[in-house]
Amino acid sequence: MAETSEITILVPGRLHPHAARRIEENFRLQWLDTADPALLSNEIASAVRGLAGMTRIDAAFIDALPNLEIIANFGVGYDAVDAAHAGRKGVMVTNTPDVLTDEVADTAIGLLLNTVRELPRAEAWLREGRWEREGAYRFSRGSLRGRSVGIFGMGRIGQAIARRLAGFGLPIAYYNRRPVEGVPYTYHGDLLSLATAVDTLISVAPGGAATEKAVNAQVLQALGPEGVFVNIGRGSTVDEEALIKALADGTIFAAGLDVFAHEPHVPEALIALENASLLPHVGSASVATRQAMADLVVDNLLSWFTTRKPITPVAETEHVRG
Ligand code: 8YV
Repeated sequence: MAETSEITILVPGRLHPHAARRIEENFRLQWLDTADPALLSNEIASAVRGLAGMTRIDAAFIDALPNLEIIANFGVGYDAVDAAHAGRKGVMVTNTPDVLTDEVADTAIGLLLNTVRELPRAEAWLREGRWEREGAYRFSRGSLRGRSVGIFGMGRIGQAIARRLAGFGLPIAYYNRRPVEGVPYTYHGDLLSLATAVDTLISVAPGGAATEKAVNAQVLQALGPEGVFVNIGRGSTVDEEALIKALADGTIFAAGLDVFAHEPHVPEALIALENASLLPHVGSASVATRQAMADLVVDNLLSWFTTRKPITPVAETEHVRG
């Protein structure tokens, strides 16, 4: 196996401690406060051959590292990395698919149930002693029964969510850039058509220019007054202001959100809404799954520097050869 201990791996910002530990064991680990070219000395800039991170990596930062070969992104979503630019420059980008699929799908189902059945509010009722003092918690206005579900983004996680919901006995349709082969659910060629056909929309779509504010006022209007919107993908895919308005004026019934436009900031207007169930981006955040993601980040670096073959390259850089 090729020797890797002399190879410098840059880590801008924070990184999962298990990933940092393993990078330290196998490479030369170089921390940087943030991914800002101004913080790089000439010496560090030319030494760096790999990068591991969970932060924004833009074209300018990639250009500032002349010997960069690979960016190992912590997370399946890599919208924060300019992968198209990396691909054009012959820099490999990897992400962490598969190892988090079931965890995120489980979270999506939990969030959907929390949203329609008000489970967090019911628990708060008990914890505040109100069950004993005031009696039973009110009947939830919503239910999962009788719903029909649309999934925006039928990738690995979308399919795992669909499989779970099929087990709940609910009809499923989806919108994706292209129909997905072997997927038995009804395909819609655009998001508006999907939102018109269903009353429960789950977004698993990736971030980036192509999906920016795709869930807009018109889509929410089409979902209708019984409509439930769940977002487990990226906050950027939703027009957050339009969503707040739709929740406040009854255009849709409720929303369950794990992701937001400007994390970790969540608008006060959203927090104030009783028909929004909110989570702090915990889709994949169990100890075991985050450890598996950390391992995949480092395994991609090791595989690249020993065999020149990454384990999980992203589509934009699949052509890049070591
Ligand atoms: C993580 C995620 O929160 O994988 C993703 O795309 O959004 C999450 O699993 C994120 O990657 C941590 O930076």
